[in-house]
Amino acid sequence: MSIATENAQKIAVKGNTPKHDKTNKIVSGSEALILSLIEEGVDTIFGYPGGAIMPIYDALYHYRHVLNHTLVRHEQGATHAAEGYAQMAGKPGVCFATSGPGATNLITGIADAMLDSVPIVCITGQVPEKFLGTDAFQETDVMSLAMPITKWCYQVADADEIPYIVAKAFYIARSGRPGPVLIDITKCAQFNQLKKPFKYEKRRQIKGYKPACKPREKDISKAAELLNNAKRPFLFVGHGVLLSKAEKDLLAFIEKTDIPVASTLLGLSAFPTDHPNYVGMLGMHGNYAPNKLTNKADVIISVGMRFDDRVTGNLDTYAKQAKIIHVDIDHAEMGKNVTPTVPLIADAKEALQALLPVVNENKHESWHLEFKKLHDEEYEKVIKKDFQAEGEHIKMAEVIRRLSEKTDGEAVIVADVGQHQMSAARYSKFRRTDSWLTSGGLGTMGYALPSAFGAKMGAPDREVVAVIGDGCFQMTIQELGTIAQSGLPVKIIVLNNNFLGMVRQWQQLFFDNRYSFVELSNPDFITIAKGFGINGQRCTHTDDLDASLDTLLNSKEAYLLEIVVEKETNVFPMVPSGMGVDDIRLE
Ligand SMILES: Cc1ncc(C[n+]2csc(CCOP(=O)(O)OP(=O)(O)O)c2C)c(N)n1
Repeated sequence: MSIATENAQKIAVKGNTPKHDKTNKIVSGSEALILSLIEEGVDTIFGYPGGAIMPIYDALYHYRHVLNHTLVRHEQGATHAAEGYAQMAGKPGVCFATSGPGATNLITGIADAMLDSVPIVCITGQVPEKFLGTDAFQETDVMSLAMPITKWCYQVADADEIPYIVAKAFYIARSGRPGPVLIDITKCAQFNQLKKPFKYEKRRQIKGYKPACKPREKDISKAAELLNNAKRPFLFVGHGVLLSKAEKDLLAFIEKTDIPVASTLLGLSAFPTDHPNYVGMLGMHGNYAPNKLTNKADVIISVGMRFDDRVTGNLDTYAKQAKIIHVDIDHAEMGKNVTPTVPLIADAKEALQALLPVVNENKHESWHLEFKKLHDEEYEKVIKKDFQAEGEHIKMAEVIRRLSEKTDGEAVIVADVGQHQMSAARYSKFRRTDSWLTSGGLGTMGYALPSAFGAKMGAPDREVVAVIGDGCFQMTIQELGTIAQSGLPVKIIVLNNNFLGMVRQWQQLFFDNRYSFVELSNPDFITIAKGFGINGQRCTHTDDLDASLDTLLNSKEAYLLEIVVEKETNVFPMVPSGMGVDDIRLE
């Protein structure tokens, strides 16, 4: 053991941050990585060791009291946990994986983070430099795999580059439109001593990379003019509002302008669902009124959203009558799907702050009434029925309604992908910001269990409830082991319909009832949870629903509540794939 490492061990065991002792000292590439992470304020890592990342894990051992490493059960779990952590802690999540299968197991989660703009920093070990390109044991060209699904990736073969590259990676991950980055470090670079003493400088800029710009005055005045003259203005809230922490600015803007507000799937919880101006969710399984009236609004202002195809439906018939003000930090989003009248390239917070003084105080009573009329129609034809129990069978919507009531809209809901996700999105009440996590862009089944665990680590004081389908649960079920070992009180609800429900719904509606491989014969989830050391119960009857939800929420430890729900309920409203937003169906 080197003297440097020995010192580090002493310092780390004492619980002090060892950075000052290490500055200007010669350390190994592995130790430089660990020190760089500490300099970036990292205290939490999700990972899984293996051959090509052994030196980094050895360096980590000496800093185990400074950096809290969580051993996941599959590298995909590490990426989703890092995503959940990043979104709740408000800083990049970090994952470690070995080369080859470790690195390829990260890929789904990295792609997920890319599509949903979540800042994560992935570190992979790589075979020694001299073996690169030789099909060495566990060699994968992770750079080529990561290139299209990261904001930036880099392979380090020279230990001296490590501090500089880590600083660059963190800056890129969190700046502008956030996203995943990957650093692949060869084993030699991990082992080798730096030639220069360790020094760390946080990045505040990178030449040629301009992640954010101030809104241009002329765009602000054009936008204000459109809004001030609008008779039927409509505001869309996207994930960008949460990312820029613009919730209060949005509220002030809406209270002044009285514009109706709808949210995208990822914008949920940025605006309180009980606010009188909130009209519901946009998109394929969103609410009736906001979808229909998208094609009636005269001015649409979209804040931090990207007109994803799940929101727009058929672009040929999408909001053709409206003037569109598109506020987004990412230049590349302008005109990608929808051509804006005013492209407002800016951080959501800055744009809303600049707009606030120049928009008029207004009232839009008759426009609000149009939303109300359509909402009432949706209530009669869909919502009321979603809550009516038919005999003993429990409905997903009813579970979510009661969960929201019991948590007073204050819990963090982490939803997986499918019918349960759409039920949770439609029926959760959000009274507090940062209360909704889901895989929106990639729609990754298996996201919720590890993400919920990461979210709990990022916000230990919040109640975190994962809402998962029986299909999704079995994609990352092994992370029950991580949850049990960590001792974190993550609450898990599995809505079991013995089907890949969302696919079954499509087969029923659009493939003439041909149910092709969507029925699941499930294991006993409670026995499995107990095998992992997690307590749980199964609820099969509406009469037991309240008591079982109370047990889940009152548990001081992680708890699994499996709720057997109606097998063949469909989620409505629905914009059929390829149709326009005003073709939305109520049944
Ligand atoms: C990794 C992955 N594979 C396949 C799909 C396609 N898919 C979307 S929803 C869904 C069904 C999910 O089933 P379940 O978890 O039981 O939830 P439910 O829809 O029944 O609520 C499937 C297969 C996907 N989104 N992700």
